[in-house]
Amino acid sequence: MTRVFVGMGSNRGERLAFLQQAVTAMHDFPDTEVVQVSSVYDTDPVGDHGQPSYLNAVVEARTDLPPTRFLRKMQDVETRLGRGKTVRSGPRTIDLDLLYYGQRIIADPELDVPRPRNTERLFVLLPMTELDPEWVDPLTGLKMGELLSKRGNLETVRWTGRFPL
Ligand code: PH2
Ligand code: MG
Ligand code: MG
Repeated sequence: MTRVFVGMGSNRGERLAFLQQAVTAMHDFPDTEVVQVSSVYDTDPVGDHGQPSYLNAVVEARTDLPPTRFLRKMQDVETRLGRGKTVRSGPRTIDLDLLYYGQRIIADPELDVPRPRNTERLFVLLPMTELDPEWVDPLTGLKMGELLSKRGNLETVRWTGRFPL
């Protein structure tokens, strides 16, 4: 089985309920086990400052699904939870991003894993460090805890509570 990390974000509607439903849906993925879920963080939007704030968290799972099938399952959940064809990076009920699929680097426009920006974003680094500070980002060769301690405090991230709240 491969260790995978999924970033969850919601900045529209009942944000926490969407995160909870996404985790529940991941429990039903075939050949997949949800291992742990980080705390939930309330985070200022990165990129577009006119947007509502996000709730962000990260899910760790183990899976035998290949990356493309795992991604398709994630997209099914996004669709089911009402993520329509909105503006790119606009407010969304749920955004599921495949942050890490083991140590694999997949440079495919459909499936870009890991995203180069992951390690710049506090809303990824904080929950990732909480789940596994020793996890190595294969693009930089650095551990989550190291990446977190290296970066400045440019984003506002508020710890909200343990999952499920
Ligand atoms: N996701 C984005 C753009 N900006 N900002 C925060 N705080 N959290 C996100 O998940 C996020 C974002 C595009 O997916
Ligand atoms: Mg995203
Ligand atoms: Mg996404």
